[in-house]
Amino acid sequence: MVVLLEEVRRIKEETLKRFEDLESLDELQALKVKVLGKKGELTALLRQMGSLSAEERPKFGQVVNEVRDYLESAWEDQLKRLEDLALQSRLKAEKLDISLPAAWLARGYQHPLTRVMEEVEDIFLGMGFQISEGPEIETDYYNFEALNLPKEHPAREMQDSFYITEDILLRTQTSPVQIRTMEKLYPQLPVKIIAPGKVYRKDDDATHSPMFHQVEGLVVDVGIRMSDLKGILLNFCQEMFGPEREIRLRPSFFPFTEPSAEVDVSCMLCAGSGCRICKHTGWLEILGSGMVHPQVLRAGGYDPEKVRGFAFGMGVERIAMLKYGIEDMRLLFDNDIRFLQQF
Ligand code: 2U9
Repeated sequence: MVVLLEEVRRIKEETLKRFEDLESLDELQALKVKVLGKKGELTALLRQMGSLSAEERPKFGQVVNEVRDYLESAWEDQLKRLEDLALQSRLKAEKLDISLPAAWLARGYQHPLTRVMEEVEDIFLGMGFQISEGPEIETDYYNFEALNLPKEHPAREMQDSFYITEDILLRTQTSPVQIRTMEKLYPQLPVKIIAPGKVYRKDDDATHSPMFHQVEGLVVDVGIRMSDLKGILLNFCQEMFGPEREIRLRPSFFPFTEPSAEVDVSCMLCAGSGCRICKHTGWLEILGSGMVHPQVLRAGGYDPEKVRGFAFGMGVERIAMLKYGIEDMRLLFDNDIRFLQQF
């Protein structure tokens, strides 16, 4: 018994001493296995209990267990010490330089279409217009019928759209917004609004996209004349494309206006002398316009015997392409950052 107890004491003393000399977590783990593990030194001593008497065995077992508990708790302390040590040396090695500039964050750019749209809005806000918005999913009534485009009207073909049901479609123009606004405002005068937004058509090539943006305008009041239309649009073109710009009106047809006119602006690239962009005519077509058709005023709730109105519409993509010399509309929707960051 005395010899075995002496052996237990030796193992305890030696292990405690070796704990203090350890420098790594791996070594600590290995020492635990060597002393306290299933095949470790303490377990080996228990196996030698056969040489002890029946009274000595439980006493010896108790001493071994107490030493095992003591060493396990000492092992936990060492674990904490070595973990702290590892953390300290990692922090020392990291050499953090807080004076370095922060990581570079890529700045976003405003999309050229958003920019042009906001410019158009600002110009009309400056002329006393208000901005109106409405749903992109419309009824056949607001998109066509109320705009003097009854079913089977041949002009519907140019505006074939995406139908959800026979009577519900993605709007092909922002004009339904003006009808809805007139209904809401009646009998208030004047109505002086622009309706910017997305529209959808069954078109897809270098100058047409199945989704594009329009800004349409509408003014309704007593005594409105075509010269009011011309003055507002001349001012718009001069603010958008430069004070030297001139406009000309050419007769045209739209079901919702009568009379109707296409509006050309003198070419901002060659100042009217003729170039590739204006196809050597000196003029660029940028707007459609006209005096609001009596049927359309009626659909909005107003009496065409008492009030008159003018309206106009433009494609924002076309304005952006002319302003920035973009030759293919699809570039506006590809989301290639190299293209977008030029604006
Ligand atoms: C109401 C009454 C009249 C809006 C108008 C145009 C002429 C026009 C085109 C320009 C290029 C569409 O984007 S585009 O393809 N628009 O030519 N738009 S008059 O007339 C209205 C609108 C609403 C109540």
